[in-house]
Amino acid sequence: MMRYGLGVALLVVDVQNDFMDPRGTLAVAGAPSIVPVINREIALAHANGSLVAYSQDWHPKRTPHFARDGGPWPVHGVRDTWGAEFYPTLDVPVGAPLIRKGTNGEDGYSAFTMRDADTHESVPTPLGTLFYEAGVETVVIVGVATDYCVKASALDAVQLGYSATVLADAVAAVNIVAGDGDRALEELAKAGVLISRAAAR
Ligand code: VGL
Ligand code: ZN
Repeated sequence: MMRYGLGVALLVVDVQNDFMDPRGTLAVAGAPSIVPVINREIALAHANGSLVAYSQDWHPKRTPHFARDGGPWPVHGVRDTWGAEFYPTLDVPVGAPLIRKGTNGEDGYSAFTMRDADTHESVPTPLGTLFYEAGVETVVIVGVATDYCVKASALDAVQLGYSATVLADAVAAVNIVAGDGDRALEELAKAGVLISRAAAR
C-alpha cells in the first residue's frame, strides 16, 4: 500500500532543535528516534510525486506565547537562532516549502493558521494556498509535538476539508501530563483523522 502520490502532501511539523535536541529549551522526550522514520517517509513521498512541506515555529524574541510575557511556554523557536533551526539530521531539500508560524506574536500551533493571543483573531499561513495550487487533497502529518502543533495542524486539516492522516510512530509528545500524546491521538481519531503507522523498514 502506497499512501503517497499526486494530491497527497507530507507535512513535517516543527522538527527543530528546541524540540528535538536534549539541549533544546522545550526538548520532547524520545524525539530524536522519530527522525529516521520521518526521513524515510520524506523519501517515499518524493519518490511517489508528493509535495513535502515543513513547518517551523518562528517566534519573535518577545511574544505572549512565552511565559516571561504571560504565556505558557519557555522561550523556544526564536527566529534565526539555533533553537529554531531544523534538527541537523532531518532531510530538508534545498528549495523545500517552509511554513514559518507565530511570526508576529500569534500562537503558531497549527501550520495552517495563527491565532492572535490577545484578539484571538485567526490568520492563515501560506500553507493553504500552497496546497491549493498543488492540488493537495490529503495530508499526512509527522513531527512534534503530538499534543500541540501536530494536533492543531491535523484538526485544522480536517476542518479545512482535507483528508488527514497522522503517523503515530513518527510523532512525539510534550506530555506535560502523562498520556497527553495518546489522548491527542484519540481526539484526532474522533475528529476524523486517520491514525496510521509509518512504512515498515
Ligand atoms: C509547539 C508548544 C509551543 C509544537 C510549539 O511545536 O508543538 N508546542 N510551541
Ligand atoms: Zn511555539
